[in-house]
Amino acid sequence: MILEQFSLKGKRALVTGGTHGLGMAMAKGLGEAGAELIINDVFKEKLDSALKQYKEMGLKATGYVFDVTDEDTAEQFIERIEKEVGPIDILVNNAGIIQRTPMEEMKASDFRKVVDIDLVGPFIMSKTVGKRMIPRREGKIINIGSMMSELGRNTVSAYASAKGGLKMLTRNMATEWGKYNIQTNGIGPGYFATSQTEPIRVDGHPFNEFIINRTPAARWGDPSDLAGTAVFLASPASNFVNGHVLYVDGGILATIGKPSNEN
Ligand code: GCO
Repeated sequence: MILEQFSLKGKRALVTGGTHGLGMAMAKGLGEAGAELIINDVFKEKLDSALKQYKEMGLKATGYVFDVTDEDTAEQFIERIEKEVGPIDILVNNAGIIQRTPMEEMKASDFRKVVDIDLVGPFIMSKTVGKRMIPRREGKIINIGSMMSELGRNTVSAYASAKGGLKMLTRNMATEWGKYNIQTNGIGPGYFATSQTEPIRVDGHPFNEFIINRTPAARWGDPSDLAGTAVFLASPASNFVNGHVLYVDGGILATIGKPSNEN
């Protein structure tokens, strides 16, 4: 039955940074499709409050506080998670940060920090979980990209570099691990109403109007818009989809846009 192919019953999904925003919305979708959730964050308070929210949603979730940019820590925690919860079937590399600073003022140390969390973090997590998926001959890895995996924008040099790199890391992972029945794909969210976009989304901010005008769907994305795509890429329904980035962007990448006075 086709709907069974979308079921995640009996699977375990680790969503990094799944304590809020898009990560939480995707984790919720995976949980509702039957997966047991494992959530991580660097902040204990955020994790505790997220675990409470998952419980209220009626979803089974366990939480771990650790930093995805440290190889040794990641190794220790993945070992522990697989012992305490069970083998990780699905990894969603969602944790990330953004810094908006004009390139000519951007410090190399800040650039490195963004790349470390948004690109090196997914590398470390994928490597650590992936090497355990290889002998099991099964796994799903989803890297969370961005419009900035394809497009540039003022002030986001580090973020665009990391997210563009993550697209290529996705293709490389698909290339290296496809033979082990591990599918690695990306999701490229368009502009979503989250805390990350709060500063540029406030009413009256020129960027708010610009995005609504720039998006064929004529609105910001709601985090729940991502859940179905996450479930698809985490489920057997996508078993022959590998190395692909699925942009969930209300059509932004399909169009050059239009003048603001045109309907
Ligand atoms: C920005 C935004 C973006 C989004 C998103 C777009 O400053 O342009 O914050 O970077 O967060 O990743 O897909």
